[in-house]
Amino acid sequence: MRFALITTVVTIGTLAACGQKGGDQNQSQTSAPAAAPAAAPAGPVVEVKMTGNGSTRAAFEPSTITVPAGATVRFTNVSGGPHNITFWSDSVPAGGAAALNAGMKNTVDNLSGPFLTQPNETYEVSFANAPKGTYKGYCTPHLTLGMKIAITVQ
Ligand SMILES: [Cu+2]
Repeated sequence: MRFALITTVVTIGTLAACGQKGGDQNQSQTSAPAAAPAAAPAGPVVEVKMTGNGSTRAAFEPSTITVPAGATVRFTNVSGGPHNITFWSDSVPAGGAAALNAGMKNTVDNLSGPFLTQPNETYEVSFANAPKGTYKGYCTPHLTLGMKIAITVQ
């Protein structure tokens, strides 16, 4: 028991030291603000399922949604993946692309989110600062199967 306590103290001390060092390095390498700890989205969260049978059927469920301003849409890979969410850049309202670029992490292409391969893997798109209007998107692997979604920001 005593050994476990000592180990814990040493570990915390080491982590603190590493954190400081990392902070110094980040300052010299990038001007980006320090990454916020992985936190829950600030605004309301709207859930969308990504479904399919892996061959002939794939869909966003629901495929038409209306969300309040500042909402986050959380996509979950339910079945028939890999799935992703890509927005047609010419479909979004003026200023929408910039807002989406800020609200989409780990994009693989312009306004194109990463492929979700694991069961129940999620991907969140923040519509913080996104202008009102309709954002049309699709799943890159399943566009030919008609896997499309229209998200209207109120
Ligand atoms: Cu898909």
